[in-house]
Amino acid sequence: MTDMLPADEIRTLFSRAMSNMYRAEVPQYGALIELVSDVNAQIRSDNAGLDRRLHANGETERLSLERHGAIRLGTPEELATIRRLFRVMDMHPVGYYDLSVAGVPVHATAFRPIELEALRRNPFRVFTSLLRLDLIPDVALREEAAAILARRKIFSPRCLELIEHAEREGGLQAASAQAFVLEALNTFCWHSESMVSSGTYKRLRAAHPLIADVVCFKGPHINHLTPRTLDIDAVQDRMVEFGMSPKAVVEGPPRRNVPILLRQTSFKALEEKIGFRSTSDDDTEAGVHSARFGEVEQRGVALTPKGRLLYDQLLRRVREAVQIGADGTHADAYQSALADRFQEFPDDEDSLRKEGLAFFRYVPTGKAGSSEGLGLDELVSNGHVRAEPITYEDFLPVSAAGIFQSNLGDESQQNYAERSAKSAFEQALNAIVADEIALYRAAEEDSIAECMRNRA
Ligand code: OOG
Ligand code: NI
Repeated sequence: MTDMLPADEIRTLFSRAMSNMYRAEVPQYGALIELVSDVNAQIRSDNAGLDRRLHANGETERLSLERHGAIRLGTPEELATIRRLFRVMDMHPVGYYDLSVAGVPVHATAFRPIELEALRRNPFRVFTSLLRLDLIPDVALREEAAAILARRKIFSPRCLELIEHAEREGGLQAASAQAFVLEALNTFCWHSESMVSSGTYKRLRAAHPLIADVVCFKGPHINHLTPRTLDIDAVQDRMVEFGMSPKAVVEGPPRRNVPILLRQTSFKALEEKIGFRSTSDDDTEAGVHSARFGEVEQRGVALTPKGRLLYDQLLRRVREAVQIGADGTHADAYQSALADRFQEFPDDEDSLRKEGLAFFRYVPTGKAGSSEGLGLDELVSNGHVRAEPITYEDFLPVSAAGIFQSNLGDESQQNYAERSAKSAFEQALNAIVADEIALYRAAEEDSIAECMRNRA
Protein backbone atom coordinates (compact mmCIF):
# COMPACT_ATOMS: atom_id res chain seq x y z
CA MET A 1 0.00 0.00 0.00
CA THR A 2 1.43 3.37 -0.95
CA ASP A 3 1.68 6.57 1.03
CA MET A 4 1.33 5.08 4.46
CA LEU A 5 2.82 7.27 7.15
CA PRO A 6 5.46 5.10 8.89
CA ALA A 7 4.32 3.94 12.32
CA ASP A 8 7.43 5.56 13.84
CA GLU A 9 6.23 8.91 12.57
CA ILE A 10 2.74 8.42 13.94
CA ARG A 11 4.35 7.64 17.31
CA THR A 12 6.37 10.84 17.13
CA LEU A 13 3.31 12.89 16.22
CA PHE A 14 1.46 11.29 19.11
CA SER A 15 4.20 11.76 21.71
CA ARG A 16 4.58 15.43 20.69
CA ALA A 17 0.84 16.00 20.85
CA MET A 18 0.70 14.29 24.24
CA SER A 19 3.56 16.42 25.54
CA ASN A 20 1.90 19.63 24.37
CA MET A 21 -1.41 18.63 25.89
CA TYR A 22 0.20 17.75 29.21
CA ARG A 23 2.20 20.95 29.30
CA ALA A 24 -0.99 22.91 28.82
CA GLU A 25 -2.82 20.87 31.47
CA VAL A 26 0.00 20.71 34.04
CA PRO A 27 2.19 23.84 33.79
CA GLN A 28 4.74 22.42 36.25
CA TYR A 29 5.54 19.80 33.64
CA GLY A 30 6.81 22.60 31.39
CA ALA A 31 9.10 23.75 34.19
CA LEU A 32 10.40 20.20 34.54
CA ILE A 33 11.22 20.02 30.83
CA GLU A 34 13.15 23.27 31.14
CA LEU A 35 15.08 22.03 34.13
CA VAL A 36 15.95 18.78 32.35
CA SER A 37 17.15 20.50 29.15
CA ASP A 38 19.27 22.80 31.29
CA VAL A 39 20.88 19.90 33.13
CA ASN A 40 21.37 17.84 29.95
CA ALA A 41 23.07 20.73 28.13
CA GLN A 42 25.38 21.28 31.09
CA ILE A 43 26.35 17.60 31.31
CA ARG A 44 27.04 17.37 27.60
CA SER A 45 29.30 20.41 27.63
CA ASP A 46 31.14 19.18 30.75
CA ASN A 47 31.59 15.65 29.49
CA ALA A 48 32.97 15.42 25.98
CA GLY A 49 33.24 11.62 26.10
CA LEU A 50 29.58 11.19 26.87
CA ASP A 51 28.61 13.73 24.23
CA ARG A 52 30.65 11.84 21.63
CA ARG A 53 28.97 8.57 22.53
CA LEU A 54 25.51 10.13 22.28
CA HIS A 55 26.41 11.38 18.81
CA ALA A 56 27.95 8.07 17.74
CA ASN A 57 24.83 6.18 18.78
CA GLY A 58 22.53 8.67 17.11
CA GLU A 59 21.09 9.48 20.53
CA THR A 60 21.27 13.24 20.57
CA GLU A 61 18.01 13.47 18.71
CA ARG A 62 16.52 10.72 20.80
CA LEU A 63 17.48 12.48 24.00
CA SER A 64 15.20 15.42 23.37
CA LEU A 65 12.37 13.14 22.22
CA GLU A 66 12.58 10.59 24.96
CA ARG A 67 9.55 10.39 27.16
CA HIS A 68 7.40 7.84 28.77
CA GLY A 69 3.90 8.25 30.06
CA ALA A 70 1.61 6.24 32.30
CA ILE A 71 -2.08 5.40 32.30
CA ARG A 72 -4.32 3.25 34.47
CA LEU A 73 -7.17 1.26 32.95
CA GLY A 74 -10.27 -0.14 34.57
CA THR A 75 -11.40 -3.15 32.54
CA PRO A 76 -10.02 -6.01 30.44
CA GLU A 77 -11.89 -4.63 27.41
CA GLU A 78 -10.13 -1.28 27.77
CA LEU A 79 -6.78 -3.05 27.91
CA ALA A 80 -7.52 -5.18 24.83
CA THR A 81 -8.44 -2.08 22.81
CA ILE A 82 -5.51 -0.02 24.04
CA ARG A 83 -3.20 -2.77 22.76
CA ARG A 84 -4.67 -2.32 19.29
CA LEU A 85 -4.41 1.47 19.56
CA PHE A 86 -0.73 1.36 20.48
CA ARG A 87 -0.02 -1.19 17.77
CA VAL A 88 -0.89 1.43 15.16
CA MET A 89 2.23 3.24 16.45
CA ASP A 90 4.37 0.10 16.51
CA MET A 91 4.19 -0.08 20.31
CA HIS A 92 3.89 -3.57 21.75
CA PRO A 93 3.37 -4.97 25.24
CA VAL A 94 6.73 -5.82 26.80
CA GLY A 95 7.15 -7.22 30.31
CA TYR A 96 4.70 -7.99 33.12
CA TYR A 97 4.78 -5.97 36.34
CA ASP A 98 2.96 -7.19 39.42
CA LEU A 99 2.52 -4.25 41.79
CA SER A 100 0.32 -6.06 44.30
CA VAL A 101 3.52 -6.94 46.18
CA ALA A 102 3.89 -3.30 47.05
CA GLY A 103 0.29 -2.74 48.04
CA VAL A 104 -0.85 -1.25 44.75
CA PRO A 105 -3.84 -3.16 43.32
CA VAL A 106 -2.74 -3.18 39.67
CA HIS A 107 -0.66 -5.17 37.26
CA ALA A 108 0.93 -3.67 34.21
CA THR A 109 2.92 -3.85 31.02
CA ALA A 110 4.80 -1.27 28.97
CA PHE A 111 3.82 -0.59 25.37
CA ARG A 112 6.95 0.28 23.48
CA PRO A 113 8.78 -0.07 20.18
CA ILE A 114 10.89 -3.22 19.98
CA GLU A 115 13.22 -2.92 17.00
CA LEU A 116 16.49 -1.06 17.51
CA GLU A 117 15.81 1.32 14.64
CA ALA A 118 12.33 2.12 15.94
CA LEU A 119 13.73 2.77 19.42
CA ARG A 120 16.32 5.03 17.91
CA ARG A 121 13.77 7.05 16.00
CA ASN A 122 11.51 7.48 18.96
CA PRO A 123 11.51 5.32 22.10
CA PHE A 124 8.21 6.69 23.46
CA ARG A 125 6.52 4.14 25.71
CA VAL A 126 3.49 3.99 27.94
CA PHE A 127 3.42 2.18 31.29
CA THR A 128 -0.09 0.78 31.29
CA SER A 129 -1.72 -0.58 34.43
CA LEU A 130 -4.91 -2.53 34.80
CA LEU A 131 -6.87 -2.17 38.03
CA ARG A 132 -7.36 -5.44 39.92
CA LEU A 133 -10.77 -5.28 41.49
CA ASP A 134 -10.23 -8.91 42.57
CA LEU A 135 -7.89 -7.57 45.25
CA ILE A 136 -10.63 -5.52 46.92
CA PRO A 137 -11.98 -7.55 49.81
CA ASP A 138 -15.30 -5.65 50.04
CA VAL A 139 -17.55 -7.49 47.56
CA ALA A 140 -20.26 -4.80 47.42
CA LEU A 141 -17.70 -2.08 46.72
CA ARG A 142 -16.03 -4.23 44.09
CA GLU A 143 -19.34 -4.71 42.31
CA GLU A 144 -20.18 -1.03 42.52
CA ALA A 145 -16.81 -0.13 40.99
CA ALA A 146 -17.25 -2.68 38.21
CA ALA A 147 -20.73 -1.33 37.42
CA ILE A 148 -19.43 2.26 37.16
CA LEU A 149 -16.58 1.17 34.88
CA ALA A 150 -18.93 -0.83 32.66
CA ARG A 151 -20.79 2.38 31.80
CA ARG A 152 -17.87 4.37 30.47
CA LYS A 153 -16.55 4.42 26.92
CA ILE A 154 -12.99 5.63 26.75
CA PHE A 155 -12.55 5.45 22.96
CA SER A 156 -14.49 7.61 20.53
CA PRO A 157 -16.32 5.77 17.69
CA ARG A 158 -14.02 7.55 15.21
CA CYS A 159 -10.95 6.35 17.10
CA LEU A 160 -12.18 2.75 16.94
CA GLU A 161 -12.90 3.16 13.23
CA LEU A 162 -9.39 4.42 12.58
CA ILE A 163 -7.84 1.55 14.53
CA GLU A 164 -9.85 -0.93 12.46
CA HIS A 165 -8.88 0.90 9.30
CA ALA A 166 -5.18 0.68 10.21
CA GLU A 167 -5.53 -3.02 10.99
CA ARG A 168 -7.27 -3.71 7.69
CA GLU A 169 -4.94 -1.66 5.49
CA GLY A 170 -1.72 -2.33 7.38
CA GLY A 171 -1.25 1.32 8.33
CA LEU A 172 -2.63 4.84 8.00
CA GLN A 173 -2.10 7.48 5.37
CA ALA A 174 -1.03 10.93 6.52
CA ALA A 175 -4.48 12.51 6.87
CA SER A 176 -5.93 9.50 8.70
CA ALA A 177 -2.85 9.37 10.89
CA GLN A 178 -3.38 13.00 11.94
CA ALA A 179 -7.01 12.25 12.73
CA PHE A 180 -5.99 9.14 14.64
CA VAL A 181 -3.53 11.10 16.80
CA LEU A 182 -6.22 13.63 17.72
CA GLU A 183 -8.79 10.96 18.51
CA ALA A 184 -6.30 8.88 20.51
CA LEU A 185 -5.22 11.94 22.44
CA ASN A 186 -8.80 12.44 23.59
CA THR A 187 -8.71 9.12 25.39
CA PHE A 188 -5.88 10.39 27.60
CA CYS A 189 -7.06 13.89 28.40
CA TRP A 190 -8.12 15.16 31.79
CA HIS A 191 -11.80 15.32 32.76
CA SER A 192 -12.42 17.60 35.66
CA GLU A 193 -15.92 16.23 36.02
CA SER A 194 -16.17 12.99 37.91
CA MET A 195 -18.63 10.29 36.91
CA VAL A 196 -19.62 9.73 40.54
CA SER A 197 -20.85 11.56 43.63
CA SER A 198 -18.43 12.71 46.30
CA GLY A 199 -19.78 10.00 48.61
CA THR A 200 -18.92 7.24 46.15
CA TYR A 201 -15.53 8.84 45.55
CA LYS A 202 -14.79 8.82 49.26
CA ARG A 203 -15.77 5.19 49.70
CA LEU A 204 -13.63 4.09 46.75
CA ARG A 205 -10.76 6.23 47.95
CA ALA A 206 -10.94 4.68 51.40
CA ALA A 207 -10.56 1.23 49.82
CA HIS A 208 -7.50 2.49 47.92
CA PRO A 209 -6.76 5.95 46.43
CA LEU A 210 -5.86 4.30 43.15
CA ILE A 211 -9.30 2.75 42.83
CA ALA A 212 -10.86 6.20 43.07
CA ASP A 213 -8.45 7.55 40.47
CA VAL A 214 -9.38 4.87 37.95
CA VAL A 215 -13.07 4.37 38.62
CA CYS A 216 -14.36 7.91 39.14
CA PHE A 217 -13.30 9.47 35.85
CA LYS A 218 -14.50 9.31 32.29
CA GLY A 219 -11.19 8.14 30.94
CA PRO A 220 -7.64 7.03 31.74
CA HIS A 221 -6.03 10.46 31.99
CA ILE A 222 -2.31 10.45 31.37
CA ASN A 223 -0.96 10.74 34.91
CA HIS A 224 2.63 11.72 34.12
CA LEU A 225 5.12 12.17 31.32
CA THR A 226 8.82 11.63 31.78
CA PRO A 227 11.74 13.24 29.99
CA ARG A 228 15.15 11.59 30.07
CA THR A 229 18.02 13.24 31.89
CA LEU A 230 21.75 12.60 31.84
CA ASP A 231 22.07 13.49 35.55
CA ILE A 232 19.11 12.70 37.73
CA ASP A 233 20.77 13.83 40.96
CA ALA A 234 21.25 17.31 39.53
CA VAL A 235 17.58 17.39 38.56
CA GLN A 236 16.49 16.15 42.00
CA ASP A 237 18.65 18.81 43.70
CA ARG A 238 17.25 21.66 41.63
CA MET A 239 13.56 20.77 41.65
CA VAL A 240 12.77 23.01 44.59
CA GLU A 241 14.46 25.94 42.83
CA PHE A 242 12.05 25.34 39.94
CA GLY A 243 9.04 25.35 42.23
CA MET A 244 8.44 21.60 42.48
CA SER A 245 8.16 19.34 45.47
CA PRO A 246 10.35 16.28 44.80
CA LYS A 247 9.76 12.83 46.26
CA ALA A 248 12.14 11.93 49.08
CA VAL A 249 14.60 9.71 47.18
CA VAL A 250 15.55 8.73 43.68
CA GLU A 251 14.21 5.22 42.97
CA GLY A 252 16.44 2.46 41.65
CA PRO A 253 20.20 1.93 41.84
CA PRO A 254 22.55 4.54 43.34
CA ARG A 255 24.66 6.98 41.36
CA ARG A 256 27.47 5.09 39.62
CA ASN A 257 30.21 5.48 36.99
CA VAL A 258 28.34 3.11 34.71
CA PRO A 259 24.61 3.70 35.10
CA ILE A 260 22.58 0.47 35.27
CA LEU A 261 18.88 -0.11 34.61
CA LEU A 262 16.80 2.89 35.49
CA ARG A 263 16.75 5.67 38.06
CA GLN A 264 13.61 7.76 38.53
CA THR A 265 12.29 10.60 40.58
CA SER A 266 9.15 12.70 40.43
CA PHE A 267 7.50 15.84 41.68
CA LYS A 268 4.44 15.18 43.71
CA ALA A 269 0.95 15.15 42.31
CA LEU A 270 -0.92 18.42 42.46
CA GLU A 271 -4.30 18.89 44.00
CA GLU A 272 -6.80 19.71 41.28
CA LYS A 273 -10.35 20.96 41.46
CA ILE A 274 -12.96 18.52 40.24
CA GLY A 275 -16.73 18.45 40.12
CA PHE A 276 -18.62 15.49 41.56
CA ARG A 277 -22.03 14.40 40.40
CA SER A 278 -24.61 15.80 42.68
CA THR A 279 -27.71 13.86 43.60
CA SER A 280 -29.84 16.74 42.37
CA ASP A 281 -29.67 16.22 38.59
CA ASP A 282 -27.19 18.30 36.64
CA ASP A 283 -25.57 20.02 39.56
CA THR A 284 -21.96 19.37 40.44
CA GLU A 285 -20.34 19.49 43.83
CA ALA A 286 -16.84 20.92 44.12
CA GLY A 287 -13.98 18.74 45.34
CA VAL A 288 -10.31 17.99 44.81
CA HIS A 289 -8.31 15.07 43.52
CA SER A 290 -4.59 14.60 43.04
CA ALA A 291 -3.38 12.37 40.27
CA ARG A 292 -1.10 14.14 37.90
CA PHE A 293 2.59 14.60 38.43
CA GLY A 294 5.89 14.83 36.58
CA GLU A 295 8.77 12.40 36.55
CA VAL A 296 12.35 12.21 35.28
CA GLU A 297 14.32 9.15 34.33
CA GLN A 298 17.94 8.30 33.73
CA ARG A 299 18.59 5.08 31.84
CA GLY A 300 21.60 2.83 32.04
CA VAL A 301 22.71 -0.55 30.75
CA ALA A 302 20.31 -3.52 30.64
CA LEU A 303 21.27 -6.30 33.06
CA THR A 304 21.41 -10.02 32.33
CA PRO A 305 19.39 -12.31 34.65
CA LYS A 306 22.59 -12.75 36.70
CA GLY A 307 23.02 -8.97 37.00
CA ARG A 308 19.36 -8.47 37.78
CA LEU A 309 19.44 -11.06 40.53
CA LEU A 310 22.35 -9.23 42.15
CA TYR A 311 20.51 -5.91 41.78
CA ASP A 312 17.34 -7.30 43.36
CA GLN A 313 19.26 -8.87 46.25
CA LEU A 314 21.20 -5.72 47.06
CA LEU A 315 18.11 -3.54 46.83
CA ARG A 316 16.12 -5.89 49.05
CA ARG A 317 18.82 -5.71 51.74
CA VAL A 318 18.80 -1.93 51.65
CA ARG A 319 15.01 -1.81 51.95
CA GLU A 320 15.06 -4.26 54.83
CA ALA A 321 17.66 -2.16 56.63
CA VAL A 322 16.08 1.28 56.15
CA GLN A 323 12.45 2.18 55.60
CA ILE A 324 11.68 5.67 54.41
CA GLY A 325 8.78 7.26 56.25
CA ALA A 326 5.77 8.69 54.45
CA ASP A 327 7.09 12.17 55.26
CA GLY A 328 10.53 11.42 53.85
CA THR A 329 12.32 10.66 57.13
CA HIS A 330 15.38 8.39 56.83
CA ALA A 331 15.95 9.44 53.22
CA ASP A 332 19.63 10.16 53.96
CA ALA A 333 20.14 6.86 55.75
CA TYR A 334 18.50 5.08 52.83
CA GLN A 335 20.79 6.76 50.34
CA SER A 336 23.96 5.91 52.20
CA ALA A 337 22.84 2.30 52.74
CA LEU A 338 22.15 2.10 49.00
CA ALA A 339 25.59 3.44 48.10
CA ASP A 340 27.25 1.05 50.60
CA ARG A 341 25.45 -2.07 49.46
CA PHE A 342 26.04 -1.42 45.80
CA GLN A 343 29.82 -1.32 46.31
CA GLU A 344 29.43 -5.02 45.61
CA PHE A 345 28.16 -4.36 42.10
CA PRO A 346 31.08 -3.98 39.65
CA ASP A 347 31.18 -0.46 38.28
CA ASP A 348 33.22 -0.51 35.09
CA GLU A 349 32.12 -1.68 31.66
CA ASP A 350 34.81 -4.32 31.34
CA SER A 351 33.85 -6.12 34.54
CA LEU A 352 30.14 -5.87 33.81
CA ARG A 353 30.77 -7.48 30.45
CA LYS A 354 33.30 -10.11 31.49
CA GLU A 355 31.26 -11.19 34.49
CA GLY A 356 28.15 -11.51 32.36
CA LEU A 357 26.19 -8.94 34.41
CA ALA A 358 25.07 -6.66 31.59
CA PHE A 359 24.14 -6.79 27.90
CA PHE A 360 26.38 -5.23 25.25
CA ARG A 361 26.14 -4.55 21.55
CA TYR A 362 29.30 -5.31 19.59
CA VAL A 363 30.27 -2.95 16.78
CA PRO A 364 33.16 -3.35 14.29
CA THR A 365 35.52 -0.38 14.62
CA GLY A 366 36.91 -0.64 11.08
CA LYS A 367 40.44 -0.97 12.43
CA ALA A 368 42.93 -2.09 9.75
CA GLY A 369 44.72 -5.44 10.00
CA SER A 370 43.64 -9.04 9.88
CA SER A 371 41.14 -10.28 12.41
CA GLU A 372 40.57 -13.60 10.74
CA GLY A 373 39.86 -16.47 13.10
CA LEU A 374 39.83 -14.26 16.23
CA GLY A 375 37.24 -14.87 18.94
CA LEU A 376 35.01 -12.14 20.32
CA ASP A 377 37.19 -11.32 23.33
CA GLU A 378 40.28 -11.06 21.14
CA LEU A 379 38.42 -8.85 18.68
CA VAL A 380 37.52 -6.54 21.55
CA SER A 381 40.96 -6.51 23.16
CA ASN A 382 42.66 -5.95 19.78
CA GLY A 383 40.39 -3.01 19.08
CA HIS A 384 38.62 -4.52 16.06
CA VAL A 385 35.33 -4.50 17.87
CA ARG A 386 33.88 -2.10 20.42
CA ALA A 387 31.38 -3.13 23.11
CA GLU A 388 28.58 -0.61 23.69
CA PRO A 389 26.21 -0.98 26.66
CA ILE A 390 22.64 -1.80 25.57
CA THR A 391 20.25 0.70 27.14
CA TYR A 392 17.56 -0.67 29.45
CA GLU A 393 14.23 0.17 27.82
CA ASP A 394 11.86 -1.19 30.48
CA PHE A 395 10.67 -0.50 34.02
CA LEU A 396 11.31 -1.77 37.56
CA PRO A 397 8.40 -2.95 39.71
CA VAL A 398 9.83 -1.78 43.05
CA SER A 399 10.60 1.66 41.60
CA ALA A 400 7.21 1.85 39.93
CA ALA A 401 5.54 1.09 43.26
CA GLY A 402 7.58 3.88 44.85
CA ILE A 403 6.40 6.29 42.16
CA PHE A 404 2.78 5.20 42.62
CA GLN A 405 2.98 5.55 46.40
CA SER A 406 4.65 8.91 46.55
CA ASN A 407 1.72 10.23 44.57
CA LEU A 408 -1.09 8.59 46.46
CA GLY A 409 -0.35 9.87 49.93
CA ASP A 410 0.64 7.79 52.95
CA GLU A 411 -2.81 6.24 53.40
CA SER A 412 -1.92 3.75 50.71
CA GLN A 413 0.59 1.68 52.66
CA GLN A 414 -1.36 -1.56 52.65
CA ASN A 415 0.06 -4.84 51.58
CA TYR A 416 -1.60 -7.41 49.43
CA ALA A 417 -0.04 -10.83 49.37
CA GLU A 418 2.05 -11.27 46.27
CA ARG A 419 -0.46 -12.44 43.71
CA SER A 420 1.07 -12.29 40.33
CA ALA A 421 -1.59 -12.97 37.71
CA LYS A 422 0.28 -12.82 34.45
CA SER A 423 -1.98 -15.19 32.57
CA ALA A 424 -5.12 -13.29 33.60
CA PHE A 425 -3.41 -10.12 32.42
CA GLU A 426 -2.53 -11.66 29.08
CA GLN A 427 -6.05 -12.94 28.71
CA ALA A 428 -7.37 -9.40 29.24
CA LEU A 429 -4.77 -8.08 26.82
CA ASN A 430 -5.73 -10.74 24.30
CA ALA A 431 -2.03 -11.25 23.58
CA ILE A 432 1.09 -12.36 25.36
CA VAL A 433 3.63 -9.87 26.65
CA ALA A 434 7.13 -10.02 25.15
CA ASP A 435 9.96 -11.14 27.42
CA GLU A 436 12.30 -8.17 27.74
CA ILE A 437 15.34 -10.32 28.58
CA ALA A 438 14.91 -12.30 25.37
CA LEU A 439 14.88 -9.01 23.43
CA TYR A 440 18.17 -7.79 24.97
CA ARG A 441 19.77 -11.20 24.49
CA ALA A 442 18.75 -11.28 20.82
CA ALA A 443 20.16 -7.77 20.29
CA GLU A 444 23.48 -8.83 21.80
CA GLU A 445 23.64 -12.12 19.88
CA ASP A 446 22.73 -10.52 16.57
CA SER A 447 25.49 -7.95 16.98
CA ILE A 448 28.02 -10.72 17.76
CA ALA A 449 26.99 -12.71 14.70
CA GLU A 450 27.39 -9.61 12.58
CA CYS A 451 30.91 -8.96 13.92
CA MET A 452 31.91 -12.54 13.26
CA ARG A 453 30.66 -12.34 9.68
CA ASN A 454 32.64 -9.14 9.19
CA ARG A 455 36.02 -10.54 10.22
CA ALA A 456 38.50 -9.94 7.44
C1 OOG B 1 2.72 4.33 36.97
C2 OOG B 1 3.92 4.32 37.84
C3 OOG B 1 5.06 3.57 37.18
C4 OOG B 1 7.31 4.28 36.28
O1 OOG B 1 7.96 5.13 35.65
O2 OOG B 1 7.84 3.36 36.93
C5 OOG B 1 5.85 4.40 36.24
C6 OOG B 1 1.57 5.11 37.51
O3 OOG B 1 1.71 5.87 38.48
O4 OOG B 1 0.48 4.97 36.93
O5 OOG B 1 5.40 5.18 35.47
NI1 NI C 1 6.82 6.72 35.09
